[in-house]
Amino acid sequence: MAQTTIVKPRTAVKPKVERPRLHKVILINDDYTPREFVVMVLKAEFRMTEDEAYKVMITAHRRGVCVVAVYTRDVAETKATRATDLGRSKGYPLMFTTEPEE
Ligand code: TYC
Repeated sequence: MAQTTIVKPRTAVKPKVERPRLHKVILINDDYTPREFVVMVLKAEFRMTEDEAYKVMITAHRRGVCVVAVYTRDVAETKATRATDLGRSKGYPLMFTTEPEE
């Protein structure tokens, strides 16, 4: 005798409530941009105090890179571009990049 398999529709889904991944803004060292200019850019674009900005600048200077801050992707990319453009407007190779947090 033929059997009918009744399949219960699966309507239950896992609720998706994950937070958006945050992205790091990373400052890259170079041999040409003056230290004071890097500090000025960090204060202007990332709302840092003189002390905070100096610590980030000197870390990038000594180690090659330093994480500046984390934001949602759009904000991180916009700030990295604006900060890099400030250097470019003065002819400096100052570079900020972004990367997603693990
Ligand atoms: N290394 C630069 C100098 O000696 C200063 C500097 C620091 C530049 C950090 C970029 O991300 C940087 N003038």
